[in-house]
Amino acid sequence: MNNALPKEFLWGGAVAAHQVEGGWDQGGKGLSIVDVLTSGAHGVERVITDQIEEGRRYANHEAVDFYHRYRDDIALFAEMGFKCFRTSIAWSRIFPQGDEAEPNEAGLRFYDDMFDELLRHGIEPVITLSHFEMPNHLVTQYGGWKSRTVLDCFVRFSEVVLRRYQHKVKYWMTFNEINNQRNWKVPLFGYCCSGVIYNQEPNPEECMYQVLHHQFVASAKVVSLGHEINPDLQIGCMLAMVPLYPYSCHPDDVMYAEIAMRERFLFGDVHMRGHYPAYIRKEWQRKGYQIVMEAGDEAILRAGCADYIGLSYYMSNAVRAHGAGTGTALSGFEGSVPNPHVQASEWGWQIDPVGLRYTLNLLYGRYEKPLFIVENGFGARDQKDERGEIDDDYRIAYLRAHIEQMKLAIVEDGVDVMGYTPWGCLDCVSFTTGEYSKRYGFIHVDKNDDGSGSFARSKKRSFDWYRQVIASNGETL
Ligand code: BGP
Repeated sequence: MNNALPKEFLWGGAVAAHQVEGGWDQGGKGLSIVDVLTSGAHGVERVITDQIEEGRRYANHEAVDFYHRYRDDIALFAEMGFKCFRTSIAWSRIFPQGDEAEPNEAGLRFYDDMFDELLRHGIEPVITLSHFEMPNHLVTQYGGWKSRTVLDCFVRFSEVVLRRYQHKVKYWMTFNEINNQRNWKVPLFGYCCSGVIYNQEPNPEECMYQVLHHQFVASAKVVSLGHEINPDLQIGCMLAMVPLYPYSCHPDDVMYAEIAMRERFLFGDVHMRGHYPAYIRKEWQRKGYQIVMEAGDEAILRAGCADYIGLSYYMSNAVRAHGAGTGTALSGFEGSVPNPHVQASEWGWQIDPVGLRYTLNLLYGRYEKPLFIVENGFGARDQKDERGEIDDDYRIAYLRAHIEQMKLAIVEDGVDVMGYTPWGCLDCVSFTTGEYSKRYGFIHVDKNDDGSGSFARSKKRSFDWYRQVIASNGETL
């Protein structure tokens, strides 16, 4: 049996613009919704009324200063042997308000320079068009993705960057973890995906489906447009994959889990098959939802199927049909209960490497399209030892176990996996907590929740470990 991964396997790391860049008001950048998010899951309610008060600190304003330090960071990625690097483009750098006639040249130039720097080191950029942010003006003026105007603005933004970078960037994704919106009861998820605070809407769920329709159409339009601009471009969707296991073999639990998984499959189904599946049409009918669609929308969806599925995988959950709580806010879904067979991180994320192999098989079996693991990783409060070093064996153990399962999926099961980019390869601002202290990196950044720190970079123990993993194409773990 051939145990080797494909030679062209894309090893790398992942971040997102607003979690690393900083420089929130530089180079002509406009205000993004994340620039006025106070912090984490509980700050969302305040967004609309808050002004940026003088002296107030928002972690994203500086993030880890990648905007100024990307050359040094990319040199470190190159030292680890990265073949690719996943980040996103901040929409508000390119269209500061979102609806201008002309893009901001300084913003375009920043990404030109950053991509050139990556390519100089032989690192392929992998770019998400929308990673939990949008120009704030599109929210205050149009109500975010509820509005069809925002769909048009997004397609225009996408067209500008696809054209501009078509010879520098081959791999694209449209919306990061688009299915997180289905979890709209956690306001942060809904808001960052759409600019809508769903629980302030008269019918939050119906509104969420309307928003999603706009995003599905936008995604399909962008896929078609990208292929027109340059047929070599590969444009994927991106799903947050938390597989839901039946808590027991009771048929009710099994059926409950099957139905609960539609919260993920709906997104794969529309992106990869190009139409709404029967179960969602039935749900809308049953609930009396009227999703407004324009005449050409179905044809747009059919024509714009994504080329691959990008996915994040951090954990699995178990669900029980009867007598279950609603789980914890961030790692739990309705009906979810702790799985007694796995352990959880400090934040309740249930660690399950086998779940990655299971997930890859689920997706490949259903769609038979390439998969790209664009996020996986272990968030922890790293501590420096007496020598000032970070011995993050726990992170190595997590990543090693997941890579082993990924290899089984590829080598034993024949799943087509394009690459693997662990999340937060460079320490960055946590999405769910809005803090620095939940860290994922191979590279430590000296910056703390109280604002102290010099932004200095240093290598953790996992840095050399990952370098070896890449050098051996996954043989030395
Ligand atoms: C995913 C997001 C990322 C990222 C990651 C880790 O949901 O796509 O933006 O932050 O989760 O989450 P956190 O930073 O909250 O630990």
